[in-house]
Amino acid sequence: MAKDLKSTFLNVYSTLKSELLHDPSFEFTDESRLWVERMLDYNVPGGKLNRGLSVVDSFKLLKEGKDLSEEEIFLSCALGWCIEWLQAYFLVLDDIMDNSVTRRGQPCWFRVPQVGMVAINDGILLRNHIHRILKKHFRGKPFYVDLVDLFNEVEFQTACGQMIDLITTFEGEKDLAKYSLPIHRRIVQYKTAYYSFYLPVACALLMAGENLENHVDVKNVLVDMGIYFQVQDDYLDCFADPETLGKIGTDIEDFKCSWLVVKALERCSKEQTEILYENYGKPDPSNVAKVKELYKELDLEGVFKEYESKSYEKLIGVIEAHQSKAIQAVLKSFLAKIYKRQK
Ligand code: DMA
Ligand code: MG
Ligand code: MG
Ligand code: MG
Repeated sequence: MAKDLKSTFLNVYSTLKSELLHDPSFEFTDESRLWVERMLDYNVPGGKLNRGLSVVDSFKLLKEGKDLSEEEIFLSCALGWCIEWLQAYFLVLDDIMDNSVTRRGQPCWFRVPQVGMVAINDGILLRNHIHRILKKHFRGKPFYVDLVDLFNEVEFQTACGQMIDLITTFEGEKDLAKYSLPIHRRIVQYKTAYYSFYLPVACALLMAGENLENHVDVKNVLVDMGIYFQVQDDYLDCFADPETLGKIGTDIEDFKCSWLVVKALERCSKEQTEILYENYGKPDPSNVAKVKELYKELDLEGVFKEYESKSYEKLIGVIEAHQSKAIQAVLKSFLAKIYKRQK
């Protein structure tokens, strides 16, 4: 069943890609068509596809066992892909800004020979593709305006999150003292939670004919889930095997307001604080190693494990208090996908 869904989902990718490669608004040459095709195949389908598949899963659960029509399956997959396209767009640009090396087990797109800063325009193209897909397949739907508005709102929130993630690293010239849990929370809520968690479920709700204004409580749980997800991302950036994770962490080098550095600051002695100040945010591997050693000494792995189980219980509690069983199922299925994830 799950395998079946994934192959259906991937078939929809081929359809959408082929439509984009024959978009009548542009006179493609063989060369330009090949460029876009390679760029899409490199950046769009290679992730876990959690966000995209969640649209289809959530929509099914909202229909409470009723069989989906061919059209409903195609459209929910297409919306799932729009989120994967949005993610690809943000990641291509994020990797340039974070000076990252690998992504999904391969070099970051901008590091591929000949790509370089063309990746910036490719990011813009990926962004435009979302609205080409929406226009082609949803223009006639009663929820089209809400859908376009949703994607625009969430994109704006994500870009603002990225902005604060980046400017926090140089405001006040590398002063770790400003890093705190509320600042971390604000960054990750905007840069990750809305597009990764609220957006898939909001898409499914719109397809099910719901008014999003009636689901603020659902949004709140999903934002909390997204914050938990980004704490995992921060943890894995330092502690996961890059081979499994598919990317090499750069948060320490980049002086990021990571959950780990916030927790370290809370627990450091005076001497340890000095070590952190001396070594955090420097590109040299020996500085990075000292920070990692300190994280081990402070048992941040243990602190994270505890945070992880506490967050899970809290989220389950809130979910089980929701009046709708269908929505409970949607939220639980999403949480199950990420709890204790290794990548
Ligand atoms: C990523 O934050 C957020 C967006 C919007 C791409 P990040 O830089 O921690 O992500 P990653 O660890 O995947 O580079
Ligand atoms: Mg990054
Ligand atoms: Mg980043
Ligand atoms: Mg990260």
